[in-house]
Amino acid sequence: MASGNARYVRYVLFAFFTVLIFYFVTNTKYEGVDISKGTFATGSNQQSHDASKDTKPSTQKALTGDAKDFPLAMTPNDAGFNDLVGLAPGPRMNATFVTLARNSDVWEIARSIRQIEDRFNRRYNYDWVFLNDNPFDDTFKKVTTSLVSGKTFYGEIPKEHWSFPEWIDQDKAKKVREDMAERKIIYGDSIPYRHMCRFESGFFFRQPLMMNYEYYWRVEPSVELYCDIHYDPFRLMAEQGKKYSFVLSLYEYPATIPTLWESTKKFMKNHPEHIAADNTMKFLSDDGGDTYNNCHFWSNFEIGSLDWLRSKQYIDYFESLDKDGGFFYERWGDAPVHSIAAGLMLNKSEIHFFNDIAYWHVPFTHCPTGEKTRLDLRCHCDPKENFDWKGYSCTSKFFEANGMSKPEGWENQKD
Ligand SMILES: Nc1nc2c(ncn2[C@@H]2O[C@H](COP(=O)(O)OP(=O)(O)O)[C@@H](O)[C@H]2O)c(=O)[nH]1
Ligand SMILES: [Mg+2]
Repeated sequence: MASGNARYVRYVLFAFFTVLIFYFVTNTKYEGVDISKGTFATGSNQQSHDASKDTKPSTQKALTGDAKDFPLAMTPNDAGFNDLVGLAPGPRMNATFVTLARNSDVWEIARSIRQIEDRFNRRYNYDWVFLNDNPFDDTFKKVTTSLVSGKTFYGEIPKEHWSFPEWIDQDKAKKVREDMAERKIIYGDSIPYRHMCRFESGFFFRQPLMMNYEYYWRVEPSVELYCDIHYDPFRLMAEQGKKYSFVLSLYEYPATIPTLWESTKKFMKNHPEHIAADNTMKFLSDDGGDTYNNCHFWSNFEIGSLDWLRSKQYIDYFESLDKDGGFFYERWGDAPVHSIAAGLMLNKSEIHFFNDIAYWHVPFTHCPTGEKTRLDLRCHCDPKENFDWKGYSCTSKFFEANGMSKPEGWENQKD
């Protein structure tokens, strides 16, 4: 009887534990591990995420040391150049990465972030702002937040920054798109591409999430970084008084900007006070400003000053172009717009060429000229791919306009 009872109790206990295990298996949700300190806003009020409430180092303020104690290590002979492990000592700038993207770009931007983090930001932990004309979905936010070592912020672009201004004649704009489609002009028939170009020209730097920062580094989906970045490029910008920078330059398709230079000349006449005394007109024009030679900095990579883009001179230029309607009556890109603005309204000393940031965006590569540089920076790009000194690049023109001598070995990369 007793053994019968014990067996009965064992059956009951066995059944109880089976039910308990079943309950745990079916009710436990894997939440994932948040490996970054990143935060992200959820729901529809993304734009209202208040970055100013987050603890973020401000410009020139020491995070782990003062600038004077940690001078930028630019060459292997400088102290700290090869300290690539752990958090970089020294101050942080008031700067952020910024990416315009759609939810469908998530895996392409994930690749770009991974490269930027591995080659640079894992040691600096700068923030990253993502902007979109639609709300970002949870997958986009989860994946990007897990990859970025700094804080992440997600903003929805207001309609008025991503639509036709009221003065645009819709019929005229439609005819242009149809005509460009027939002539097979790249993105010639696209409305969203035009909104994108206008947004990058005139609005990204004044989104609420961007207002707290002084410098930005633009990153697009599916780009590559080929070398280690041994110093903080934001600090170089701040300490050397740079306002705009590039790694690749080339000629724009003339069919996308037939009247951009006429509009620019009108602006120069109306606002001579905005033109810099020591400008880089020689990069933009081969005849002293009469015609545009189509040279521009490739704006899918940019490190620049937000304060400059928010300045009266830049905004006056953008508004003058916007009124002329060429974002829709032609297909003006943000690259020639930024480049012409920088070339005319900044002094030569304010534009920087980052030879040491090796970069690829389909279909062009910037691979640093000079074997020693590539070995010092642990680059994995093929120097033969370097576009800088090839016929369709404008980087030679930039060097000539600035009286700079080209790096040793450039002749071997001409074609
Ligand atoms: N949110 C959003 N982003 C876009 C749209 N079109 C382009 N972009 C982004 O704008 C940038 C430039 O677009 P991309 O397709 O790379 O143009 P390309 O580099 O000139 O060929 C990239 O960061 C894209 O993710 C769009 O319709 N919506
Ligand atoms: Mg792109």
